[in-house]
Amino acid sequence: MRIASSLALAAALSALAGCGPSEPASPIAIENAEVRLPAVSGRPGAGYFAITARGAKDTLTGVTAQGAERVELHESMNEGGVMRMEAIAEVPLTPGVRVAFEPGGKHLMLFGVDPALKAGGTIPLTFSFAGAQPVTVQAKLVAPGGGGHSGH
Ligand SMILES: [Cu+2]
Repeated sequence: MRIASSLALAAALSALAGCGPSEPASPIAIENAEVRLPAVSGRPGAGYFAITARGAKDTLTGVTAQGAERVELHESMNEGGVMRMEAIAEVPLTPGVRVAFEPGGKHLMLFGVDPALKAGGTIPLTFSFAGAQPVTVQAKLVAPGGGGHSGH
């Protein structure tokens, strides 16, 4: 009886250890991160990416950028033909459902962007979550958009 239960315990422990041979993968996947530089220095830049919670349900609670004073989560919306945008406090993440931050929809706004940052370089973005540990990715810096949509 005692031997059987300690064998069961040993098996359970080795199963746990078997989960991650090295660094466990982040439960959050962030792809295609890019930051569009402001057309005019002093104006905000815009950030885009796609995010997926792999395992548990989670919530994106904020983003910071090394090289920008402040980053806000925004959502553009069409109200009776007029595009406007507003800040959103957080973004719920459903396991396996990819959420795209893209022009015309959700996006990041980066305020106080370091004028030394140039297209072709990268900027580290750190994403914070209600559950998961923060995730940092290198976002590609791209030239300001040529269109008349003031960068987002
Ligand atoms: Cu915005």
